[in-house]
Amino acid sequence: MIHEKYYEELEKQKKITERKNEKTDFYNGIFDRYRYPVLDREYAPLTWRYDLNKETNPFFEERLGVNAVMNSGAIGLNGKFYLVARVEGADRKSFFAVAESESGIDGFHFWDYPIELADLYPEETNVYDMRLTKHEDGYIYGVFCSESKDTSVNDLSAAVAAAGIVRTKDLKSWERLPNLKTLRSPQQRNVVLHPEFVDGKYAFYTRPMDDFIDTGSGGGVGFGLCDDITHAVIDEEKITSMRKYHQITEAKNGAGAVPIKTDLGWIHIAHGVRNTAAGLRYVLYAFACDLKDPSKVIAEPSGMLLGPRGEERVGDVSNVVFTNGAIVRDNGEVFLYYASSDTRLHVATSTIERLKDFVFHTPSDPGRSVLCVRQRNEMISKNLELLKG
Ligand code: M1P
Repeated sequence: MIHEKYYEELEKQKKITERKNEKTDFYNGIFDRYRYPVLDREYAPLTWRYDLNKETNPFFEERLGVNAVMNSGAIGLNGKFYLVARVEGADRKSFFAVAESESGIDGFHFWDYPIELADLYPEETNVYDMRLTKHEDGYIYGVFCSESKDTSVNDLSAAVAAAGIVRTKDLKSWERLPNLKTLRSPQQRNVVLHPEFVDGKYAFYTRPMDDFIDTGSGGGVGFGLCDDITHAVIDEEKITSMRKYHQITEAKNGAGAVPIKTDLGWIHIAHGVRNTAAGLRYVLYAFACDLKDPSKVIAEPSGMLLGPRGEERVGDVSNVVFTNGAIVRDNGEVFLYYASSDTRLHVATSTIERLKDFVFHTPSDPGRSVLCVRQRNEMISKNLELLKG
């Protein structure tokens, strides 16, 4: 017998999941922000959290809670918007689940069951942050972080991050492939598969790291090629977007959404991390790579594209925005999905034209205060001349 409380909770949930989203009055000319998250823990179906049966759950207690819904891979298929969300259980383990929407800004609802990955690695403890790439070989690939305990050191929280790979044609059946091996980097996170072959090979954006948290000698976002994705091995990793002293990427950075192809170059929306007295701060930034040589950065606008603002600043890991998915429509609209503070998922909308303008016409960071103020004063003086008429 179904517990009557189920129907009450379902009505409460529908008020959140069925509400219309709306643009806020935030303005920067580059993208629009929206009032409500597109997904958070409230969107997790009650069937995932409660035993609905009154006999076995007389108090209608939440049995398997959900703590957060965040960093989501994104893909457009047949005119619809699909997210492969990172859902974090109350037990701290994350898993993947598909949510779909007609509009891309509201109405996201999860499919009945989360994704069950093939259990290839018994030591794998956690999986998260899947990037979805529609590859020219005909598959949709999901590349994600596969995390295991580091048993080589006597530290309970020491972990090893590797890049897991799955592929699908319909987001329903998933074939798991062996994890990516990077011969020169002991750890990998934030790995993204490039959508096209480069020199006839699969191309990955990587993030070489010496350690689970600290990238150590890892100089930034890497790029490497592999012959066979069913046994993916990368030997050499070149650094593309570099970490730089006193810039938004100083502590670390990582590829985010699958690069967006434009006539001027591949646009990346990545994350940059700096250290502060209050801990790490994560923001999104953009850069572009050459169409023919996607390892070569050709435009690097200064500073952040999007930072945590207002309530976005607060959550499980505060002062964080993070993206691993964007959807580009045929009409050039861009839907950028970003999570705030490892707690909830938002959308920001833009267009290819606006992003191109941002990436290719925003001046780059001159690197020192004296030069930054000179850069700003040049613009101010032109503006004041213009205003004088
Ligand atoms: O907690 C913030 C983010 O931390 C990690 O990013 P990075 O690998 O760059 O440190 C990721 O684990 C990500 O999931 C998380 O949002």
